[in-house]
Amino acid sequence: MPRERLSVVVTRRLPDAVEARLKELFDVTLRDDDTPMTREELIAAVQTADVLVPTVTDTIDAGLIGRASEKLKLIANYGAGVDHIDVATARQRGILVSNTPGVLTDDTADMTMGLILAVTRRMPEGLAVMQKGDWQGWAPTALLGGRIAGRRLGILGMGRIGQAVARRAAAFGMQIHYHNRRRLRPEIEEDLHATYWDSLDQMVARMDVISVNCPSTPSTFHLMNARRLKLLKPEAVIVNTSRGEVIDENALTRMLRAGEIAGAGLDVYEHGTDINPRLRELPNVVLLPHMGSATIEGRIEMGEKVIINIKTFEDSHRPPDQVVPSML
Ligand code: 8YV
Repeated sequence: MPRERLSVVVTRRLPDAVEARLKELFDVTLRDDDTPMTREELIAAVQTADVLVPTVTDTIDAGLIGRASEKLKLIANYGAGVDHIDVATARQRGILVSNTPGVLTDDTADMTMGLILAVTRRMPEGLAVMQKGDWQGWAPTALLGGRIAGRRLGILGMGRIGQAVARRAAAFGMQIHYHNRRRLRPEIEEDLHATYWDSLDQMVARMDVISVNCPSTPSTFHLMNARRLKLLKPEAVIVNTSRGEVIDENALTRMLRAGEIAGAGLDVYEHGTDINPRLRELPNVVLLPHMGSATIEGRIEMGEKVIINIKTFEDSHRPPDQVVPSML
């Protein structure tokens, strides 16, 4: 007798190739339109599925997990960050959580470099001139930015993505510095030509560019708070392709408006789509709509990872990308 297929509920539209493969393998419920599920829809999903496939736009908190039926055994997140999932409560309820690390590292690191360049070389200002039809031709002093080669880059969070940023930035001639919960092994530091700072305050005060690449956890919440942001040099630039909660967005906005910091490149925001409106008015700020990992290749590979995690679980093994509270 063929065994019953796992019932899998996917909360958002995924690339066609991923949805097609999910349909072949599982009794899958796919989303019709590309909007996040409402709370009611999420409750219905956790009450019917064996496996839930959420994304960053779903809040899988203790309240929701409390409404899950006994059937729900795996939350196979489509994404690397799991800050929207209460992993500890899921574990207490015997529900496994997995994610999709590794496959979005390079794309996110590319976007980090894109933001560093866009801010320091004033690309959006150039684009605005062209789009308005205001360009009067080349001028020796027009739109002068700064050269990134030789500048000090301070990477906050030296995991996979931080290290990928380090490699790229070194190729652009930047000097690599980092702060991390744990210092890297000497051979990795050497390979990355990276200087470790035990004190985040001291690193922040000496950098030309800060790149936020740590996950959002209770201990990284507002790691870049008003006090620490004030330590930045006035010529410094900050970029964030990780999670908005790591920076106090209002404090950053105030400093940008006051000219106390040179610029910012943000792909993520403290309150999701509810962005501080003042940020949008600033010419030295580049804002992107959380698209750091948005490549078709990356999205398909994320889907493949989700499928491997579900299949492995179905075969009664630990999903290869299981996340446990002690990892966070
Ligand atoms: C993902 C991300 O696209 O994986 C992450 O942690 O931040 C994004 O780049 C998103 O989370 C999908 O759920």
